[in-house]
Amino acid sequence: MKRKVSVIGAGFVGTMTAQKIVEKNLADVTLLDIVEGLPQGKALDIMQSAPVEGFDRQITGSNDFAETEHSDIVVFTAGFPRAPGMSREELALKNGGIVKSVVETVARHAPACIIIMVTNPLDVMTHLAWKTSGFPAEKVMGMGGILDSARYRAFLAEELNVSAGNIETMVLGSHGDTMVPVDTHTTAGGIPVSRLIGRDRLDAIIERTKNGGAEIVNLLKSGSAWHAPSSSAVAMVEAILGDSKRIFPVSAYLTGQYGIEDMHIGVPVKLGASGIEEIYEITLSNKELEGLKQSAGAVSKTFEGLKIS
Ligand code: NAI
Ligand code: 2OP
Repeated sequence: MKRKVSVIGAGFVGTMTAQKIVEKNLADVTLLDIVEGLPQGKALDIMQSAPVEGFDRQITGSNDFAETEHSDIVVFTAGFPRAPGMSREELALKNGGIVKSVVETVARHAPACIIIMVTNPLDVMTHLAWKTSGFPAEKVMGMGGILDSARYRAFLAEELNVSAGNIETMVLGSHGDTMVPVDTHTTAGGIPVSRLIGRDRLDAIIERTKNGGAEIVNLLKSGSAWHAPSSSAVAMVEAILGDSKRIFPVSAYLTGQYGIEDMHIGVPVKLGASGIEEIYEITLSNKELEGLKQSAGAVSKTFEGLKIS
């Protein structure tokens, strides 16, 4: 069966996401952006790599969001990164306008698609996309926790000098500085990392994970990360198109789980063909649960400040 993924935003994250999707032969891709020529040029360049890379999927570029028609998945990366000195609220206002107007068009032209939000502030934009689309909750989700967990896993693997694939963890909560790494579910080859790394060192690694995005911004001087973010978004695309039922931390709509209601926040979910097929309510320590609630409170406050219904 032919699958189609539309990627909104032909910037760093969007272009790399589109490239990885076709290189993995997951689906045909339509890359969209507001800047004339940008998605067309990038799509053409990626298309010309097909004979060398050995993929058979088609990729096209467009400025017409109606071309999201028949998409199985729409990955949303359009918008601005947070500039130095800009508050989360200011960023939400700037990107909120883009998300609202583009999602309205997507919902009209691709009413059966699943939306994966990437644009920041992630959980706020995911909630806005869900509200704007009118889609069922299982069909609108945000990518943040896979990236935060990947960073934590990479740092832990480096510290222990073991394979990064051996590290299992869950970073929950909002994609931001209130994220919640869950100690009780962090293992290396099944061994709790708290038995392998001293508390002080582990706390320093957690702190580095929380600042993972900012560390890269500071090094790059302009723009933010895109390699690990696109890998993380594509992992979600792959799980949904392959109906693989993988469990990932994903920003999902909560209806009372963890004591949180009517908000999107990162929690463990099962991803399959229908989107979010289950939300897991795992046992957390009091500190972790409190952290998750605080994280949700911060998302709620920013969303209310948007004053977009
Ligand atoms: P970028 O600046 O390279 O690309 C953004 C693209 O959006 C640009 O090509 C721009 O022309 C386009 N755009 C702007 N307004 C538009 C509109 N109305 N319709 C369609 N396209 C529009 O930025 P980058 O690095 O790709 O990041 C994109 C977003 O993803 C940012 O908000 C960033 O903070 C976020 N991000 C989120 C991550 C996560 O873990 N959730 C990780 C990395 C980035
Ligand atoms: C990141 O974590 C900026 O959200 C982006 O790299």
